Amino acid sequence: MSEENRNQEYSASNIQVLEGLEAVRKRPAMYIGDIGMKGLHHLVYEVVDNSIDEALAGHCSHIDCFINENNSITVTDNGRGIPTDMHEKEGRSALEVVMTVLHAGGKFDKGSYKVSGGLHGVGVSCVNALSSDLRVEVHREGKVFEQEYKIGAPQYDVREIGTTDKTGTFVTFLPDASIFEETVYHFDIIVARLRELAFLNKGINLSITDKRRKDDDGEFVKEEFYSEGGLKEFVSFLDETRDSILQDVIYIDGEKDGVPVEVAMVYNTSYTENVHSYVNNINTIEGGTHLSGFRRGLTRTLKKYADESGLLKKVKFEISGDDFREGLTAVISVKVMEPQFEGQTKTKLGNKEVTTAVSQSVSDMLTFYLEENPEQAKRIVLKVILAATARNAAAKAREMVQRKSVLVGSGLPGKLSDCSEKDPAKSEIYLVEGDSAGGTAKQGRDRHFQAILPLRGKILNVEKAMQHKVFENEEIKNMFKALGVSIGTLDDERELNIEKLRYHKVIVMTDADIDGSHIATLLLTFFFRYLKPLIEQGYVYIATPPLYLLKKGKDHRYCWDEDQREGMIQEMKGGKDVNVIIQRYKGLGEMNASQLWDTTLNPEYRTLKQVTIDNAAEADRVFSMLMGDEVPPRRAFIEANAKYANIDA
Ligand code: 0RA
Repeated sequence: MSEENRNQEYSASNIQVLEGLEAVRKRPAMYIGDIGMKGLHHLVYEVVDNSIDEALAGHCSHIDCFINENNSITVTDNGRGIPTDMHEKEGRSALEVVMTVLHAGGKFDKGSYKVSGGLHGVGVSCVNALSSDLRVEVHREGKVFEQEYKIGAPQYDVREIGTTDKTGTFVTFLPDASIFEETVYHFDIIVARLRELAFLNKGINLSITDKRRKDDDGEFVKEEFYSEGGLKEFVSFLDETRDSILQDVIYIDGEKDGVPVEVAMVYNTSYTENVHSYVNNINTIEGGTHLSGFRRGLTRTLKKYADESGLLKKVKFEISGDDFREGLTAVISVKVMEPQFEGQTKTKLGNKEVTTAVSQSVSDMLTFYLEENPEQAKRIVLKVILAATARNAAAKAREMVQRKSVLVGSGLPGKLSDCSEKDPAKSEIYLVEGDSAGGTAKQGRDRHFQAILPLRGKILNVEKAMQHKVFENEEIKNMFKALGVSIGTLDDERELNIEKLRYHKVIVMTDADIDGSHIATLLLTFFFRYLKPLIEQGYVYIATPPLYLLKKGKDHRYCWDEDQREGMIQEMKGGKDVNVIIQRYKGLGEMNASQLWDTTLNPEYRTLKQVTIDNAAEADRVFSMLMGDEVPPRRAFIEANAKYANIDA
C-alpha cells in the first residue's frame, strides 16, 4: 500500500470511527441500556467482560477493579495484553482499533471462544465514547504502551513509555458527566456483580477496591472473590439461610453438542422455586430455551424415577411440573457461541438447539445421582408428593377466589376506594398499612387517579407459607382482585396474567418506623415471589412519608432525614435566635389528610422509590434471609443497611 493510499484510508476509517462513537453518544441508551445508575455500572461490566474473555481463553488469572477517588474506574488484568502491532487494513495500532471501533472486540482472535460480553455486547469502544477521559496501558512483549482518549477520540498515537516483565491490560475511565444522570459509583452494586462473575467462572480471582473509603485499619475498603467450586458454591451461597433436605449440592459441569452446560441444584424445606439462569454470564431473567431444557430434564428424570420407585402408588392425582420445583434452588449456566436474545428486555435465550443439550445433560446427571444416592432420592420424591398434595388444596382455594370474584360482579374488594380513571397508565393504587392511615389517605388523595387499599396489620410471610395458604389469605386475595391480576395454568406452569393490571403505579405506603419497614418488606417479598413481573416492569414503588415537620410561626417545612432537618433548621433560623419546633412523625396516622397529600401523595412533591431487581440472585438471597428463621444474618443485614431502611433490596 502506498503512503498516500494509507493516509487516505486512514482518514476514511477515522471518519467512520468518529461517526460510530457519535452514534453511541447520541443514543447511549441503545448501547448500554440506560443513562442512570444501571448504565453507569454497565460501563464497568463491559470492561471487566473483556478481561473475563481473556481469562476464559486461559490467559488471565487476576482481574482487579478500583473505584478511584474521583469516581473514575480502573480495571486491570494479567492477560496477554491487547495487541499493539499495526493493524494492516486500518493503518493504525490494533489497540487503537479495539478502543475506538464499535464491535471490534473479538476480531483478532477468531479461533477463541468469546462467550462473555455484556448484555448488549457493545465492547470497550462504547465505554470509551461515553467517557470524558480514558487511558489504556498495555504490558506486552517486554514493553509498556499507552494511549489516552477524550470522549473516544485518541489524544495521540499509541506510544511506548517503558519496559516491563509482565503482561496485562489496564483501563481507567471517567464516565462523561454530561451523559450520565448519576456519576457516583456504588461499591455494593459492583461487589454483587463480581461475586456473581466469580461463581460463574470458577478459578478467576476478582477484586474491587474502593479508594474513596478506608476501613478501621486505615486500608481502602476491598472485597475479593474466588470460587473453586463454581455454581456448586453459588447455590450454597444462595441457600445459606435455608435448610437443605439433601446432603450436598447436585452438580454437573460438562458439554453436550458443543454447548458447555453447568448446573447446580439443591432442595430446601421452603416452598419457593429459585432458579437463576445465565447465558454467557448474562442473567437471563426471562429464561428461554436453556431454562426449558433444565425443567424438561428435571421433570422427566424425577417422574421416571418416582414411577419406578413405587413411591407414587398411593398418589391419586396428577403431579405437575411445578411440584418438582418447590423448594428447589438451582443455577444454570450455559455458554452459547451465537446467542439469540429475545423478549422485552432481551434476556430470553432463543437458540432452539440449547433445549436438548441442557435437557440431556440434566437427565444424565440426575439419573446418575438418583441411582447413586437412593436415600437422597427418596427425600426428593417425598418432597414432590408433598408439594403436589398442597397444590391440589391450593387449586381448590384459588378456584373459590375466582368464582367469588365473578359473583361480586366487578370483582373489586369492598375495602378498595377506587379511582375514577380507567386508563391503567394514568392510575395509581396505594397499599396502605392499617385502616386508620387508609382512612386518612382516602380523604387526602386525588380520587380522580389515586386508589387506596388499606391492609390490615401483619401481612403473611410468603417466604414461609405454603402456596395454598398464600392464596387463601384475605389481604392477598384483595390485592390480586384490586390489581386485576389473575393466575392460570398453562403448559404445566403457573402463569400470571397481568394484562388486566388496573394500575401502572402500585405504591406501598407504611409507617416510617421499624414495624412499618417490616410490613413493607413483607409486602415486597410477596411481590417478589408472586408478582415479579410487576417489579420487573417497573410498576412497584415505595412511598416516602416525611420524618419531621419543622414549624416557625406559619412557616411549615417537612424533612425526610436528619441531615435535611439540621440544614433546614439553620436556614429557618437565618442566624437569629428564633425557636423552631420539631415534630417527629412516628406514623402515617399522625398526619392529617392535607399533610399526607402535600408530602406523600401529591405527585408534584412526593418522592417515590421505584423497586427494581438489579441483581436477581442477590435479591433472592436478601429476601430469604430477611424473611427466614435465622436471626443473626437478618440483624447484620438490617444494621448494615439501616440508612436505606431495607427497601433498596
Ligand atoms: C485479542 C488478542 C489478544 C489479546 C486480547 C484480545 C485481549 C483483550 C483484552 C481486553 C481486556 N483485557 C484483554 N486482554 C487481552 C492477544 C493475542 C495474542 O497475544 O496472541
